[in-house]
Order: sequence, then structure tokens, then C-alpha cells
Amino acid sequence: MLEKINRIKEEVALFKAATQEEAEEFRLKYLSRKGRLNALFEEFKTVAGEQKRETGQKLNELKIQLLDTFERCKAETDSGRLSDTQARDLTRPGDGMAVGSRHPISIVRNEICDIFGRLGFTVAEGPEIEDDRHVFSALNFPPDHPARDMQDTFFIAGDADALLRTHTSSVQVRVMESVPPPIRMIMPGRVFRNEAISSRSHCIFHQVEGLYIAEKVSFADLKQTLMFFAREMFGEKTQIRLRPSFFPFTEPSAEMDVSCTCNGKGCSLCKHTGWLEIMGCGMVDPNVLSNCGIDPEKYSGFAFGMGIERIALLKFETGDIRMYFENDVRFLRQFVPAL
Ligand code: 2NL
Repeated sequence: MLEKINRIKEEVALFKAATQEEAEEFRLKYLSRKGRLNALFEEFKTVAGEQKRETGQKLNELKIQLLDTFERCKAETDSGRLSDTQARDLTRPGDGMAVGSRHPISIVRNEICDIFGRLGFTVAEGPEIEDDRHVFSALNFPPDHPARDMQDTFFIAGDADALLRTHTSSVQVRVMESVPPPIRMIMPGRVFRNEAISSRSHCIFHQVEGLYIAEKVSFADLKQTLMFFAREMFGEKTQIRLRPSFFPFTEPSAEMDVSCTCNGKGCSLCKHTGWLEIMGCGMVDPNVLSNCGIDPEKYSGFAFGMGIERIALLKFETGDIRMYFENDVRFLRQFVPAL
């Protein structure tokens, strides 16, 4: 019996398992109910009295050796675990760390904030759940404006005056109510509209709006500021064009287009027009200034607003707005900055 024990001890002394399966085979062969160890314990019952002490001791040593060997094999073949020799190799290159990356919406938002920051604009934020005054009435929306409709805006059930902001202009209203001009700020944030989700629109999206209020601010200041922005964002050769438009809160109002990178040749991005619409803008309506406690006789200002998703779609040339909300890592991984 002692001889059998010693043979097994030698047999397993140098045992190594290359795979989890081999470690399991080892367990079945030696440690399972029908394995070699149990068979020896059965045989032990027949050992004569004077040999019981020594044999029992050796048998226990073997049991410990087998259990240790199995634990070692399992650990070494566990995925990601290193064998002793690998762990001791000090010249081995370090394991790479999985580093996350910024969401493309954050990349674009930060770039917009950065560009306006260089012109002295600071960033302001405000609540996503708002009231009618900050989203609509202070901004000169007439009582029957369609945006106030359930079809367009999410209202909070059970509260007569709580809704999800449809633009970040509500933050500008809060700023104008609380600090005197000059005001030079941009407001990035999430906004909500009751719209069907498609490749081009979503019920949640991100906006950056800007506001500049001081004495004698003119439309020329607006044009120059937005031209600076366009060239920083899309390249120094970028041209801009302003088309007359309408918003309840600005007068006059305009849409701004930037020249497409196809150089007027026409491509699918600009739908063969050579121009890409990127934002709305205008001079703050005097009614809005007085609604917010600012004297329109003394101060004037301009404001603008753009959708971050739209800028991201143009910048990264990705065709579907839904990708920005799905958090599919195959999409997000493509925005890891080059090292
Ligand atoms: C668009 C157009 C715009 C503004 C936003 C604004 C805010 C205040 C007063 C006046 Cl408090 N105007 N914001 C002005 C013009 C256009 O956004 O198409 N956004 C995606």
C-alpha cells in the first residue's frame, strides 16, 4: 500500500494542466468519488494494525498533495491568470488597460464650448424639468403656439406647470433674470421633444445655445462671432451664409449654413447644394429682454442655437442619429482619440 501511495506521489509531482479540461481530468482521476484517492482510503480499512499509523499519515499527505496540485492547475488555466514562470518574467510587457473613450456627443460639445470659451463665453447649465414661463412665455411664444401642444412637448403628468425643456433657452432666461449684463454665455444640455424617432430625429437630443447681451451689440457682432466659430469648427476656409428665418424669441432671425467640404461640387451630405445648415440665430427680441428684467432701450444682444447631434453627424459623417443613443461599443470605439 505504501508503495502505491509513493508511486502516485511521484506520478503527480510534476503534473501540469494546459487547459481547464486537463485540470478536470486530473480531478476525476484522483479526487472524485470513484478516483484513486478514494480507492486507497477503501484499501486503508484492510491495513493491519501496526502499519495503520504510518500508512494513514502518508495517505493524508497524498490527499493534501493531490488537492494542492488540483488547485494550482485550476488557477493556472483560469483565463487571464499567469503561470508562475510567466509571472516571474520581469521583461514581459505590461498588460494593456481597457481605457474608455468620450462619447462623440461629449467630444463635439466640449469642442463647441472650447471655441466659444476662447471668445470669453462661459458655460451655464439649468434644470431639464422646467415651467411654462422659462420655456415659452418669457421667450415670446404666443399662447396658441404649436410647441405648447401635447403633440410637441412632454408635460409631466399630475403637475399643471411642469414640462421637459424643448430647448436650452430656458437656461438663458434664468441667467438673464439673475445677473445684469454684460452676459456672454453658452448653454449646453439635453432637450426633449415629442417626436417620432427616426434616422434624422430623436425625442431626446443635445443643444448648445449662446447668448451675448451688452450695450450696442449688433448683427455684425453676431455674424463675426459665428464666422469665427464656423472656421474653428469646420476649418479656416469655411464660408458662411445667413438666410432669413423666424423664431419667436429673435428679431431679425436667420439660419446659418456653412460651405460643404465638397467645395460646391455637390455631394449627398449637402444634398448637392454645397451648403450645410448648422444653426439658428438672431437678435434677441426686445420683448424677451424686458420679460427677463433687462432694459431693451439700454441693451441689445444676439443669440444662437444648434443641435449637437447635427454637428456630430456632419463632422463624423455618420448617417443615423439613433447611433448616438444606443451606446453600441462598436460605434463608440471609433471615437477613441489616436494616441
Ligand atoms: C435652432 C435655433 C435658436 C436662440 C436659439 C435664444 C435664446 C434666448 C433669446 C433669444 Cl434666451 N434666442 N436662442 C435664438 C435663435 C435660434 O436656436 O435651430 N436651434 C437648434
